[in-house]
Amino acid sequence: MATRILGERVGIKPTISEGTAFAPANIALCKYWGKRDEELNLPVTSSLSISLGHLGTTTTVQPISASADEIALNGKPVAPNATFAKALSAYLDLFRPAPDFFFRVETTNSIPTAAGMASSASGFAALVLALNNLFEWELPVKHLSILARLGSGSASRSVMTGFVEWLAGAEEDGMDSYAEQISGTWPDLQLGVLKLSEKEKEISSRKAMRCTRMTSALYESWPIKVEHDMALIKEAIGAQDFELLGRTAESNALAMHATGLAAWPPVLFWLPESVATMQKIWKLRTDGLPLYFTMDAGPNVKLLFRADNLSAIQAAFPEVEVVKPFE
Ligand code: 2P0
Repeated sequence: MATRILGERVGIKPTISEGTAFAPANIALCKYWGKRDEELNLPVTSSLSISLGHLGTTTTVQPISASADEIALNGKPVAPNATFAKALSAYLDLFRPAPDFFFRVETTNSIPTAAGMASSASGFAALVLALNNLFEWELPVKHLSILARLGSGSASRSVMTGFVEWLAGAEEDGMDSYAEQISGTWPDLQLGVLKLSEKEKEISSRKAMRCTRMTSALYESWPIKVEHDMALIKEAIGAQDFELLGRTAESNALAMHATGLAAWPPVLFWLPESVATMQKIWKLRTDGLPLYFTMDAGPNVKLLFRADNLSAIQAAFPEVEVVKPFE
């Protein structure tokens, strides 16, 4: 599929010694949940996210004379048989000018590790942008998004900043499934990350999506929910309507988790602490604090609030990690 975009350039070696790039992490307000093609990471529906400003991944790629790729994460070498290294090398196979062409990849996350946020989105996006620099492809952002998607679906949304929509597309080859920036910023919109568990996920989002799509009777309602929520979120962004944004994002996340509950075997990412946190948020909201949440394929809770409520949020959740996407 990379050759579809790169054509003959895929066989051409770089003439410069390295390429470096940064890509932001992102959090979906309308979720990507379910694939129509697992190999190409083509989604059943469109999704919409917010990029996390300077929080993300910086990656440098260099050609090396060696018999395998050399990969370092946050300054430490990663063993070639580690899952992370294997996933990266398999992805790099798409771009090797020759089978014996190997890369050194140095990748550094500025996402606080304590925040427990996924870095595969910013990781694959930064890698594609770094390869684009190394090989001097000068690809349009649409093509960069398609290439990032081949690494991880949500990475398609991390090649740009601000609010981003990943268009589901309909083509079998995925050439119409890429992300686009939605115009507009929202300077006083803030996020808070509550890391509730150190434990590894029991089920990957990839497996959870598959199981839900194949077995959950509720899954057929998901595309209808997304279509509805997508329109509301765009309306909220256009009007800077925080309440509309918050309640739509929260409802979308809960609906995503609900489809998993109706799957077999059941998919449940929540811990007792997740439920207690949701109930605490609902109580605070009933008491007058404009606070909403979203959750991804894990037990942690991400808060959505406005800058003028920051001190109230910090008082209620002293452990919160605050993210300012538009600063
Ligand atoms: C999202 N998630 O929209 C949704 C919400 C998790 C829940 O994108 O299999 O790591 O690599 O395409 O992108 C996480 O899934 O999955 C994700 P793959 P990815 O952010």
